[in-house]
Parts: sequence; structure tokens; C-alpha cells
Amino acid sequence: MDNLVSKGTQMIEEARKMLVVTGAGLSTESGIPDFRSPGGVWDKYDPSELYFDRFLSSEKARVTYWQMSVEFYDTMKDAQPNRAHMAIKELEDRSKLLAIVTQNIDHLHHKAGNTPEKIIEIHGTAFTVSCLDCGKKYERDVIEERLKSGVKVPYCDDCGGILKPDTISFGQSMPEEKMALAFMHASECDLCIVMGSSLVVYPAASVPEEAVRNGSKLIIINRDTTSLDSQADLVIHDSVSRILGQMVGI
Ligand code: CNA
Repeated sequence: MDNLVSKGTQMIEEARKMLVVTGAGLSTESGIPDFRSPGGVWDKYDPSELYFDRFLSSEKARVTYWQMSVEFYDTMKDAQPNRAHMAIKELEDRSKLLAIVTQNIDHLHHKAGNTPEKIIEIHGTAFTVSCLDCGKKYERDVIEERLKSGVKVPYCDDCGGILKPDTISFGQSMPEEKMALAFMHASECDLCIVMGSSLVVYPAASVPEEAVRNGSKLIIINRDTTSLDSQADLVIHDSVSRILGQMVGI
């Protein structure tokens, strides 16, 4: 293991333009469960209940969605960045970081102190809510108070439209500008590090694929195997906070 970590340290030292791609596994050590590990969110909720078209068409689906959302937000609102988030902040401090492409909606890269412009939240954020009709934006905590006071499905104050957290659901279109930015960085990075992602969700998983296609080196740090392991220059199946912390030396 020490050899693998040293190899990673060397690759990071040689890199000039790094792209970090993060998934839910980065935040499990901050107390936020991932989706696919045992005990994760998909053990409790049926993903097919949470598709975007069902959310739009069925009040019952919206009740289930907000139930899940309240439970999930409770785990993330006060969560704090762990050693892996801080190691990524250190990479920015060393002027090595092009950008972070994150599938996480938990704001922990912001809390770790990375520059907001460098954080590309391709699946959105759980910390704001928008009206799907008029676009009015709300802080999540404002909506949270309503939900905690017994409202099962909140609606827009201005137009009565359907409110939804600013996260991307299955079947909802991806944010085009953010994806374009992610692919632009993937085409110019010299080292891409994937951390804590099963890489089964597309198009997120195509970002490191694009990096490799454009000649970048690839490191994967994830507890379980991923479909891109065979294309990586270095793969470590272990705790991301421990391994990245050691690699970066914090
Ligand atoms: P995932 O599919 O749940 O995969 C997570 C991966 O992380 C798994 O392969 C685990 O083996 C691995 N893992 C878990 N803990 C650790 C650890 N401590 N060290 C190393 N590896 C670990 O999650 P993805 O992000 O790949 O899936 C994409 C979904 C999940 C996105 O839509 C996210 O928005 C969504 N999600 C986000 C959060 C969050 O914001 N924290 C939490 C749960 C799910």
C-alpha cells in the first residue's frame, strides 16, 4: 500500500493541471451515507419512486420525494468536510487544481474553502429550492421550516407552482453549461483523480473517460471497484480520506 501511495504522491507532484471528480463516497466519512453501499439511500427508498416525471405528475410521488429529501438534508446540513475535502483544498492552495467536478449536493467542497468558481456541482445543490414554474429561488432552510411544521409538499408563495430542491433527479436534464465546463476541463487536464464514486451514473462518469481520451493520467481512489479501473494508471481500493490525506501529506 505504501508504494501505491508514494506513486500517487509523485503523480500529484508532477501534475500541473488537475481535475478532481468526486462522488458520494467522499462524504461518507463526514456522516452522509452514499446511495449504493449497504445502508445507503437506495436500501431505504425505491429509486423508481423518485423519477422527475413522477415528481411532476403525482402529488403522492411528491410526498415521498420530500420525505426522503428531509431525511437526507438532515444528515447533510451540519456535516463538516473531512480530511479528503481538506486535501483537495490543499491541491488548490498549491495552484494545481483546474476544477472539482462533483456529483455531491452536500456543499462540503464549499465548506472546505475551495473557490466557488472551481466547484462544478453537476447534480446541483441541496441547499436551495426553486419553483419549477416561475423560477423563484428559496433558501432550503426556509422551506425546511415549513416541512418541519407539518407541510408535506411545499408550493411557491408567488405563483403556487411546484417547488423542488435544486438537485438533478433521475430523468431530469443535466445543467448544460456546467457539463460543458466539466468536459472542457477534462480535455485539458494532465491528471484526473476520481474519488468516492461508483462511476455508474452517466453522464458524470464520462468526464474521467474524456480526460483519459485526451491523454490525461487517471487515479481512482474508491472502496469498491469501478468500470474505469482498467483504464487507470493507479487504483487504490480503500478509504479516500486516509489515502488522499497521505498522498497529499496533510
Ligand atoms: P455511489 O454510487 O453511492 O458510489 C459511492 C462509492 O463510494 C461506492 O463505490 C463506495 O465504494 C465508495 N465509498 C463509500 N465510502 C467511501 C470511503 N470512505 N472511501 C472510499 N470510497 C468510498 O455514489 P456516486 O456519487 O458515484 O453516485 C452518484 C449519485 C449519488 C449522485 O447523483 C449524487 O448526487 C448522489 N449522492 C450524493 C451524496 C452527497 O451529496 N454526499 C450522497 C449520496 C448520494
